[in-house]
Amino acid sequence: MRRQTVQRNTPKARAHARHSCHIEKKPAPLLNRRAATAGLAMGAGLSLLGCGGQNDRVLRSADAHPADYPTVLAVNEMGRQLEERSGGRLAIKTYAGAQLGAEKDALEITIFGGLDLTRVSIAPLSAIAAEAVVPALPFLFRDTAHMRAALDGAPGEQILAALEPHGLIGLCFYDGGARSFYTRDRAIMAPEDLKGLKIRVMNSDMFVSMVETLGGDAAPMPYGEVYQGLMQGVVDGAENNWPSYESSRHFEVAPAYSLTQHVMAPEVLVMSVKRWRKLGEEDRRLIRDCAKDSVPFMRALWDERSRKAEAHLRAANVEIHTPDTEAFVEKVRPVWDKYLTTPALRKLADDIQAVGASKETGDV
Ligand code: GTR
Repeated sequence: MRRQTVQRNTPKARAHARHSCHIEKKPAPLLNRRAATAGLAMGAGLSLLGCGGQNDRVLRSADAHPADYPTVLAVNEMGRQLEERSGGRLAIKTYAGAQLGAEKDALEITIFGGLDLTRVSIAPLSAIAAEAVVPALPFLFRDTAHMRAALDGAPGEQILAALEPHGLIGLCFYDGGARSFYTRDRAIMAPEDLKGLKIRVMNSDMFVSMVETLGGDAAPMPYGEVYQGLMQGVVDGAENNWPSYESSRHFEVAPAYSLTQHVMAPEVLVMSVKRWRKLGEEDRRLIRDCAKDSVPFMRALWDERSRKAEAHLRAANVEIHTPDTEAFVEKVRPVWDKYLTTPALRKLADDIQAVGASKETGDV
């Protein structure tokens, strides 16, 4: 993550920042004419740079995270496997660190076919496919093992498949860890502590609703603007997992981290349907297989990175608070009803909850 330019935290600077940072009440809609134009321009630009044209063997992949982040390393590994197994017919080039734009832009450009692959959080995808909201629901997964089992099974396949009519082939899920709230100076021990705080969220209607239901004031904002937003007091807090909190360096400007662990929204690797349609059966199978095979590789890296990030942050100047999450679980319940609007979505959530549950209760 690129460090943001440091500006003074004065009332004047804060007022200026309010105008210069994207601070909206609602998430920006996915898919617009600007993105379509940008997609075409980016496709053309990358070809000119020799980064691949429509028939090139190299698939171009975007990621907002830095080059050493587990999601980026996993796609690199997938590319290595793809090159080897296709005998050099296919390869992947990753563009890390939001080189190709913010996640929302990369996603739109992928849908329009200007980019082949992109790795994003599942959260903003709920704007195009209702199923994508389900794995991002607060307190859905019991723990990491439950999340992995559900996403490896039929519910995960259903969510990935739901993206195809919207221009994206869902290839695989990667871990996104548990997200917790952090603020410039206040511990979040109970939902009431969010009152009066402006909390940055991802570009997702459900995330806005979640924070507002808990009592906070939600502000959707691109990831790359959050450091500056926190520093200047445009927002009071945000929420993320250990590795992102560390690599974005948000801990420097928002050092009060409260382990609410309210969401385990996974990451997803998607491919442009436009590019997919140009490939033969054999290549499609290889891409799917190599993506799936990169998942255990990513999980091992993720576990290690999460442990290291947590240890580093505990040793740094971060105050870590451990709230009782029961009150959060209760208070946020209406969000489930708001987003599980059809019997099919309700069933998907039920199916996820049922994964592995019988083992724990000894029913089977
Ligand atoms: C990270 C996630 C990113 C991005 C970011 C955010 O955990 O990996 O894809 O969604 O959170 O908060 O915007």
